[in-house]
Amino acid sequence: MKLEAVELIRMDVPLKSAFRTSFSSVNMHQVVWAHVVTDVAEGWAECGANERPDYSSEFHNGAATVIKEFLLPDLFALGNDLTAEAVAPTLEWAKGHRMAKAVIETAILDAQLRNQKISFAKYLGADKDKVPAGVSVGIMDSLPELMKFVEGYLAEGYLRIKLKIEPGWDYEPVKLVRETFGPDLLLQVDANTAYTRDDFDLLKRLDEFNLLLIEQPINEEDVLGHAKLADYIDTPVCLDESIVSADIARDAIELGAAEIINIKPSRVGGYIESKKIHDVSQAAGIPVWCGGMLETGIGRAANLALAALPNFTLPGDTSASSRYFATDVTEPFVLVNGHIDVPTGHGIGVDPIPEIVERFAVSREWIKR
Ligand code: OSB
Ligand code: MG
Repeated sequence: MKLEAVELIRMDVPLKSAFRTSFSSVNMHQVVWAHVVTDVAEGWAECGANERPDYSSEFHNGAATVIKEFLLPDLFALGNDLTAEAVAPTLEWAKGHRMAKAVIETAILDAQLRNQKISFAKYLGADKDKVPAGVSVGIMDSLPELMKFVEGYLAEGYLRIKLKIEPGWDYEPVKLVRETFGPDLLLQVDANTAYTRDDFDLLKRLDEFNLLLIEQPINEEDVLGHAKLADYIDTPVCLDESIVSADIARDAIELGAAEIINIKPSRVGGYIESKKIHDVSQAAGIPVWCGGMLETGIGRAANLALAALPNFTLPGDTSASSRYFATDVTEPFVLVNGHIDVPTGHGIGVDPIPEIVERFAVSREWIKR
């Protein structure tokens, strides 16, 4: 394959309701897509970076700059030797910028697999044709509002609830949801690093609610702190932000800091690295599940393929399109009996709807070889 051109598309996709975490509140899914053109096929992918460096150090303009100035020139220079598998080794000299690398590698992989007439699921080694869906529930202004949302998601059929927490929004909402919906509800929490080593006693109070896991309670760089917390509380500690590579995953597991791992392909540099984390975790007996970054159908499709691998034994944040969007930018993914079908088409298996891309686009820029 040979890379001919890449289009970077910035979009503002309206959310049905605000999504609040311990680090931000958003009404709009502001996102960058890469659309690659090769000599054999075109491919699409969604970048996980937010507009601001609030979830990770990456952000839209930073990702666009590193893609244009450093990543694409090296991939253009590969000439006919371009493959999706060659992208990471070619770009390894560039430190970090995993979300920028991931969107480019994924779009190239999409083009490659469309050309080879293979689905992402088959390429990655999926063994399921549908995956159980969980839903991530943001921080609310009040407990009644939270209950209204959780009740609605359960009525739709979601099989697992994840509550976003932060200091001041933790014990009470978790207690109310557990008491209202009973002991059988699959329930977990995500702090997005909002706590510190001084909060271990507070977090231990959550033990009484029999949670599936607590996700990234403290600073992502404090992996040892998570190991200490995992020793101190009964709730399994799950890492999200901390796990940026298969090497870090291996170390976090050995330290006892990661009893469960959330795999987000964008955070770790793409689907090939995600598969490595899946394999490292599986070999160590550590369950994984697929996280999300509010993806449109373009990102959601590839995540569903990954979530169909054997060691994805917990429901992911792979919700239906309608969880976030009144209008998705692809055919919407729908919930059927709490599950979502894994796409079977070639590549990611879905296509952008051009009129909707155009409606939500804020800017589009072509970079040519
Ligand atoms: O920590 O998992 C997270 C959304 C944006 C940034 C970080 C996170 C999230 C979510 C929502 O929890 C996941 C999703 O439904 O896509
Ligand atoms: Mg998380």
